[in-house]
Amino acid sequence: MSRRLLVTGGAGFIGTNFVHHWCQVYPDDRVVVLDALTYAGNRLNLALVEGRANFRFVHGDICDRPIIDELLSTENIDTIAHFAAESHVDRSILGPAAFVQTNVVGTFTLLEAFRQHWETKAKSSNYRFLHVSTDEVYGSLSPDDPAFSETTPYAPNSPYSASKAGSDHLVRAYYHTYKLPTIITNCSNNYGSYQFPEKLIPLMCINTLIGQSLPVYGDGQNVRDWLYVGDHCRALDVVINYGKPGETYNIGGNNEVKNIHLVELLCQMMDELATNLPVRPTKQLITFVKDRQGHDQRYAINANKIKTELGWMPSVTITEGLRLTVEWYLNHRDWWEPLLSEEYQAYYRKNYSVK
Ligand code: NAD
Ligand code: TDX
Repeated sequence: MSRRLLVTGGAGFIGTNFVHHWCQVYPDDRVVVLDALTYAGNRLNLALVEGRANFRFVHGDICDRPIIDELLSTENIDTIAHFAAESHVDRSILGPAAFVQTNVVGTFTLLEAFRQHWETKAKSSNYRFLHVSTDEVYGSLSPDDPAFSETTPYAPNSPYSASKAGSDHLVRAYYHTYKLPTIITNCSNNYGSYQFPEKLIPLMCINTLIGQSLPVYGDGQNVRDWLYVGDHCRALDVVINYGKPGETYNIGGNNEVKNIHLVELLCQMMDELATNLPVRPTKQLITFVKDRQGHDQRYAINANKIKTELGWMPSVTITEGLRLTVEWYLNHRDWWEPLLSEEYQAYYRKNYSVK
């Protein structure tokens, strides 16, 4: 079946990778990106697909109901892949309001518009609303706790994860109440190309390249599960095509790593792959800084359901994926240098001076 997709947040990190994936695998599908181009969105990310006849970029906000209504009907959209969000935990601590607005109100606006649109199409069973969410809604694990499964109770700890949890609940309710064919995915930490510099891995790559300190929060013992973004996009593809409406699928990389070990591994790779480093060995740039407020200790994902029901598994190991990522940041200075803007510097000073 060919699809007509609306991809919200398609100019951000995962959205960009997903659009590239979809246009390559399904060249006959219509792909419409709706993105507000906040600090995290970059239209240039989509340059590879912008010229295609069946691709369209629309600059707009998911809270703007008339724009969404117009797009759903004129483009005859049957599938929404919803990535648009405020996504950085540290920014949610400094300013939570935008997180409630985009993540909760924006998701609600999309759901209402899609419900109305779907009802005018005789509630077609081919329609899908994929809500891309996070493992952070489940809260924090102790070292010996079992990994998060789809039935782990929600216990979000940051304004970011609380706003994502709120949006997940709305999506769930729209299936149960209206039978709108929604699916939720909860995924662990992604990494790869086009990730905004504020997140751990790009921040460490870029700071080593400009000779700036590598700020590790607290004692560096916090654990994250890392998934290469290309594997995440393949999982979302499988969920859109074969996932069951009303279900949740956890997506993870089976790659639990302590932050300090990850940063040390990145330093080793940088030393090996980069020429002209301002400081070498880069490990000497590592600096322990004041911890993130309410810092979750550990995330881990049990991804058995998507493996057994839909046959998806991660394929890229952490060493392969980190190498690809380090090489991408080394080769794309022209992409990240302009992102170190005055706004970014102001955020950086504010975030790292209070730590
Ligand atoms: P990102 O911050 O890189 O990109 C977000 C995109 O959404 C940007 O292009 C931005 O311009 C756009 N956007 C923000 N507010 C908008 C609005 N009101 N209307 C329209 N567009 C808006 O985020 P990401 O890391 O690519 O994450 C994408 C989704 O995946 C998010 O929903 C996030 O919660 C989820 N997720 C991310 C990760 C991760 O590790 N990055 C892991 C699990 C889940
Ligand atoms: O400078 C830093 N130093 C540091 O020690 C930064 C930016 C992060 N960290 C730590 C905090 C976390 O334990 O590294 C870990 C990863 O941090 P982030 O990259 O900010 O990711 P995290 O907070 O784990 O959230 C991410 O994964 C889940 C994404 O940003 C979310 O969008 C996603 O939902």
